Amino acid sequence: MTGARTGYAMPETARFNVLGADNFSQTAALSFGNKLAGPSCASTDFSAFSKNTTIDLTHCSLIDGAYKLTVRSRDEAGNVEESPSTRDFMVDSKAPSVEIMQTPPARSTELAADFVVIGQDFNNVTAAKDLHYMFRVRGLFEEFSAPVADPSIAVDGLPSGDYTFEVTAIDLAGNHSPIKGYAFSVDNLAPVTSVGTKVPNWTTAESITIDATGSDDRTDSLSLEYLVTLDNAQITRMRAPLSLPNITEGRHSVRVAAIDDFGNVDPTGVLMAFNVDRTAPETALDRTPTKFGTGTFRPTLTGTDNLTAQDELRYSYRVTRGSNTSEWSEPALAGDVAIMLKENGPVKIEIAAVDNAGLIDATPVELSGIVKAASGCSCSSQETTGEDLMSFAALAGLVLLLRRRRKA
Ligand SMILES: [Ca+2]
Ligand SMILES: [Ca+2]
Ligand SMILES: [Ca+2]
Repeated sequence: MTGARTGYAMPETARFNVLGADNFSQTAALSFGNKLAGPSCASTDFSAFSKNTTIDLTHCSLIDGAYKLTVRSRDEAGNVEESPSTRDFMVDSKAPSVEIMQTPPARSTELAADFVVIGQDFNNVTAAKDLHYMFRVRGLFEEFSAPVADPSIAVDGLPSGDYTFEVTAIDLAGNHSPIKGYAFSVDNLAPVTSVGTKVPNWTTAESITIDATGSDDRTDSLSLEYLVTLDNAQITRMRAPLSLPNITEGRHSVRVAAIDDFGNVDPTGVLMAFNVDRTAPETALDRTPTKFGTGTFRPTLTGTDNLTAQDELRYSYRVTRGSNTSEWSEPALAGDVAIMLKENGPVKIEIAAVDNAGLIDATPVELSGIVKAASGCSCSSQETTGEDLMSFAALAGLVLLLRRRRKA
């Protein structure tokens, strides 16, 4: 006898198939009679013999409870089975219930989502351990799974998206619980950071502003925030434009990494280094001549600065003749400063160091003297260096000194 295989049936599925065997009669020639014991549809006597091998109890309004079906067979010769077959079964018309006990966060950054569900059958007709579950993750797969016995349900391979986990519990009679659902969202892609205009390498500013932009699969660009790390220490979370106030003088590094609404952080971000310099350099000359030949005067300049290296300092100059003062020249490296002195006469030369931040020495070096064409110079070029002139002056002074000594 088969049917209600698990020993449980819903009123609408209580059907049994019978199969007999005999030493002489063909199987198909056997006939069967049955009787039912239980809270409804019970009969004290066996039914009339019939060759029908299906016993259908679905039409007799079975109520929930325990039943025993007894079936006996009869062969063509009229011999009736002495020890009839029995089948105990439980009719269960009440659905179980199900609860979702463990879920991923409503806003998850994981590829996987783990659920734990627990079902309970009405009046515990089906024990909790015998319940099965079918589930689906709407947004990932829409069809319910095959029944599973394990109440721990793991879903993997979730791309960024919105999902609803749905589950139903099934008792042994086949009753399904109402569906329970849990909506959750996943974002497991980090945003990408970019910066519109990089911070200039050198600045004199008190505060730094960074026009960060970013893009993300789920978070709108305007809603993105940024983790700002200054000099590997201080981390601030802020919206663009990013403002870093009260930056001290010196070399700094700043890393900007976008963070999306789910907390995913750009793993690389944008790294910038810059120098803040608010102190002007000092200008120095190794000699201060007062006499200049006509031609190009190349001073030997050695400035100092808080941050700009000496060989990176540049210099501007201007020349005053009478009441006429030239514009400050374009800053040039020390070796490239060439001051053209064309006309004889008094001259004032001012030279000011300029640092990498563009700050100019507010107290320039001042040279005042006379320009005079060097006599006895047969140079074809008019190039005369300040050092040459100084050496010449020193030599002349030495000659003068020797003459005086001779006279003495
Ligand atoms: Ca039930
Ligand atoms: Ca994202
Ligand atoms: Ca400086």
